[in-house]
Amino acid sequence: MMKLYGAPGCGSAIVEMMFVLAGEQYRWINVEGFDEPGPQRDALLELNPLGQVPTLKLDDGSILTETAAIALNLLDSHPELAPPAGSAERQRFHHLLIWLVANVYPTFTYGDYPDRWTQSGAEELRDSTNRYRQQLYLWLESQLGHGPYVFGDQISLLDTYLAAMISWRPRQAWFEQNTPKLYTVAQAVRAREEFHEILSRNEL
Ligand SMILES: N[C@@H](CCC(=O)N[C@@H](CS)C(=O)NCC(=O)O)C(=O)O
Repeated sequence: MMKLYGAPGCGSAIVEMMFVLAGEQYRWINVEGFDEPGPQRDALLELNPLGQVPTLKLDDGSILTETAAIALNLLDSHPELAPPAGSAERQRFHHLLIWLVANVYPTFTYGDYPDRWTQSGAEELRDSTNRYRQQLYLWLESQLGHGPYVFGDQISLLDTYLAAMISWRPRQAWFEQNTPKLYTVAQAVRAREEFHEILSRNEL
């Protein structure tokens, strides 16, 4: 069975939701504390030199990291979890998926671990990346339609990101007020019973 290395509240929860949608079995391995020196971190670094979660060990023993790579891999066997290949909507799916992980996700990396980049400006880096993320989310809001999901009636792997991310900075009340479409999509995903255990275990 695939092993998913994760920690409560982290992006591993996004992959858990993807697996549930796909009906894939996995074993969740809690590596809480992975971002502090210690045995959890040492073990994770053996698998993923970035020391990040999610880190996935596939059945053949190979390692796959990066939520977007995991999503695209899943689509090979579960094409129904994105708009049809070759369609204009599929192109948008690729765009928004990569846009999220390439632009939004790093703002958390800089804000959560500012000391890697600055010795004296940690607070400024955290504040500026927080502000930048809000601009990014406002753009994403402008891309959304009437819902209930990002691509209309059919849930896709992209929706799982929104379900987790609205619990992260700038938190749900900001989304509700400033990005009502994004908030509504995320709530529709979160309301799905199949995700309740994951969201509650991850305190999301
Ligand atoms: N681009 C990666 C980002 C993963 C990521 O940043 N995960 C966070 C937890 S939510 C993490 O492991 N942070 C620790 C670090 O960056 O050192 C992905 O999409 O999987």
